[in-house]
Amino acid sequence: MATGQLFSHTTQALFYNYKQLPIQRMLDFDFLCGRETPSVAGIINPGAEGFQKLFFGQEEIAIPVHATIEAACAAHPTADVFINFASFRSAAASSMSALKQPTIRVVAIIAEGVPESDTKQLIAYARANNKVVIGPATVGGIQAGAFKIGDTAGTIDNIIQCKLYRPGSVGFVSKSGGMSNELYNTIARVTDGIYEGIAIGGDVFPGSTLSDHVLRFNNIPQVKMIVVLGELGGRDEYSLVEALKQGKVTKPVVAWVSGTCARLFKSEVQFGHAGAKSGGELESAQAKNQALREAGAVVPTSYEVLESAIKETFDKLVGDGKISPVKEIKPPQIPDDLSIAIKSGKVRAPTHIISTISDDRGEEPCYAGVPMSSIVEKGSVGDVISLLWFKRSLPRYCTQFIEICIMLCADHGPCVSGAHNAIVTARAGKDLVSSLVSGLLTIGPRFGGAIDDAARYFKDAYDRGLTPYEFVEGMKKKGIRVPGIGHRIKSRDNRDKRVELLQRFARTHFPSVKYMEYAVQVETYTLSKANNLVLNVDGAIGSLFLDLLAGSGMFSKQEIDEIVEIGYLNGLFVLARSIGLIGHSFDQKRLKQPLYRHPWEDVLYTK
Ligand code: Q5B
Repeated sequence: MATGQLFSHTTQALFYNYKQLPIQRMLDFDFLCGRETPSVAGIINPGAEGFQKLFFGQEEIAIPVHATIEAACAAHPTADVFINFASFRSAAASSMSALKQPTIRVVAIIAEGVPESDTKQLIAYARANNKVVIGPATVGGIQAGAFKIGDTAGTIDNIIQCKLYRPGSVGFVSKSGGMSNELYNTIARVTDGIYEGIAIGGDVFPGSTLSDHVLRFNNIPQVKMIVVLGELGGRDEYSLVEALKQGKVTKPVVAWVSGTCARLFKSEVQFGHAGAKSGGELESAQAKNQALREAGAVVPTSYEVLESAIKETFDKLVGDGKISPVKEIKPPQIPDDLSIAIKSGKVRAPTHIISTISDDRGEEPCYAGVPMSSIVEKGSVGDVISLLWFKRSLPRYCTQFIEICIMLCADHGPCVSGAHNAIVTARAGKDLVSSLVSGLLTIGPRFGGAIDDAARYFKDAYDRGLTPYEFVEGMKKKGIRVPGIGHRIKSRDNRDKRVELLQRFARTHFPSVKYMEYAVQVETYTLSKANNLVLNVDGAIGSLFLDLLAGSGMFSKQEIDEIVEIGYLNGLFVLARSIGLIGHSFDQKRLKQPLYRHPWEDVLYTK
C-alpha cells in the first residue's frame, strides 16, 4: 500500500447502511472545505431504493439510494471509497462484495467485533488486489480540507478547532479512534495541522497497519512529519521499527505507544480494544516505545510530553525551512439545523400545524392533558371519545351514553348500504381498509349520517318554539325530509329497539330530555302521515345528544352551537359502524366468498 494519496478534494464514497448523522457530518465537512461535489455519491440501503434528502451547506440535495452494492457501483463508477456502516454480523460479507467491485479502491469498516478469520480473508484479498482496508473497529480517517470518513473528528466545532478544514503538514496514524480526536487537537495546537489522519482500528488484525500508513505518508510530498500513536498488545509497531531501521521512512516520526500503566496491574489487562491487552514483554508499551526510540523515532518519556515532542520536531522543520507556514483561511459558516437554532433561542420559526387534543412528546401520551395510564386505570372508551372529541372529561352517564350509541350502531345486518358495500368490496378481493372505507363512504344524509342534521333541525325548531306541525310542514315546504325521521323497515308496529333503549337510558340518567321529547312529538305527527315515519336511530341520537350537551352543565351555549354547527355527531355512527364493517369484511374472507355479481333478474333493463 506504499503509494501515497488515498483521498483528494474530489474523492467520492458509497455509504453502506443508511445512517443519517455520519453522512450529514461528511457533507458538512465537505461544505466547510469548499468542496464542489458532495463526498457521498450514493447510499446503499439493502433492499431499498430511492433518494435520501440531506443538506449540502444551505441547500438540500437528494442522494441516490441503491438496493445493492453492485447497483451503486454501476451508478457511481467514480466513487472509489466504500464506507461500511454494517453491523459486525454483515460487515465482512458486504466488505468483501465491495472489495470485489473493480471501481472500489478503499474500504473502511466501522463495525467492532468482526470475526478475525473474516478480517484475515479481507486483508488477503485486499493485498492481492492492491486495495486498502481501514478498520474494522475504526472511526475512519480524514484528509484535512478534502475528505472525511463518517464520524471521524467528531463535531463541526471540533473540526474547526482542529483546523481540519484545510491541510497542514502532519501525517498522523493511530490505533484508537477516540485518541485520534485528542491528537487532532494536540497537533493543531503545536503545528500547522494535520494533512491526513487515519485510525486503523483496535482489532488484533487491522486491515491496514500503522507502518502501512507511515510508509504511505512518506511518499506524500505535502506530509513533512509523521505522528504515530500505538498501543500495547500486538506487534504492529515492530514493522514500523523495521521500516525505520531499513531507512524506508525518511521523514521525522514522533511516536508514542500508550498503555505504559499496564505494568501497574498484577495480572494481564485487556483495555478497550480487542488488540489492546498486555501480553508478553515484547508487546508491552515500554518495549515498543524503546524499540521505536532505538530505531530513530522521537519517543517522549511520557504521554504528557508528547505534545512538546511534536512541537519541537515541527519547529525544527520550520527552522530548517522544510515547512513554510500554511496560509490561514476562514472556513464558511455551516448553517445551524433549525432544531438546534430554536433550542439555542437564536431563531424562531412558525409552526405549520396546531393541535390541541393529544400530545405524544412526554413520558406517556396524553389525551386532552390526561395521561394514558390514568385513562387505562379509571377510564373507558367513552372517556377516550369525550377527551379526544370534546376535550374534556364528561360525567359517567354521558360517557356511558356514548358507549351505548357505539354498541347499538356497531352493525345492523348485512343488508344495509354500508355493510353491502363492504361485503361486495371484500368479495372483489380487496383488503380490509378498502372494504371498510367503501362501506363508510355510504354514510350520509340518508344512511346513518343524519344525526348531525337531526340535531341541527330539532334544535332550531325547539329553540324557536315551533310546534311539530309547523316544523314538519315547514320542512315539507322547503322540500327537505326531516332528518332522523323515517326508516326502510321500521314502523309504528315494528319499532326500532335501539331507539327504545336509548330513550330508556336517557330518561333514567339525563337531568333533562326536552329535545328528545320534542322529537317524539314530531314522530307522533309524522306517524299520522305514514307508518314508517318513525323517529329512527339517527334522530334518537341527535335529539338525545342535544339533551346531553345542554343538561350536563359541561358546555357553554356557544360551545353547544359550535358542536352542532361543525357536526360532531355523525362521528358516533361512523365510529360504531366501522366495527361492523370490519366484521363483515372478515366474515366474507373467512367464508372464502367469491366475486359478487348482481343477478340480471334483479335489474330492470329498460329504455
Ligand atoms: N318521507 C330513511 O325512506 C329514509 C321522510 C318523509 C318527511 C322524512 C327516509 C329518509 C331522513 C334521513 C334519515 C337515517 C331514506 C335512517 C339509518 C341507519 C340504519 C339503516 C337501516 C342502520 C327511508 C316515502 C314517503 C315520501 C317521502 C316521505 C320519508 N322520509 N317525509 N320526512 N324523513 N329519512 N336517515 O322508506 O309523499 O310519498 O313523496 O330520508 O333519517 O340509516 O337499518 O337500513 O342502522 O343501518 O325509502 O337504521 O325516511 O321512504 O323515500 O320511499 O318515502 O315518505 O317524502 O312521501 P323510505 P321513501 P311521498 S336510519
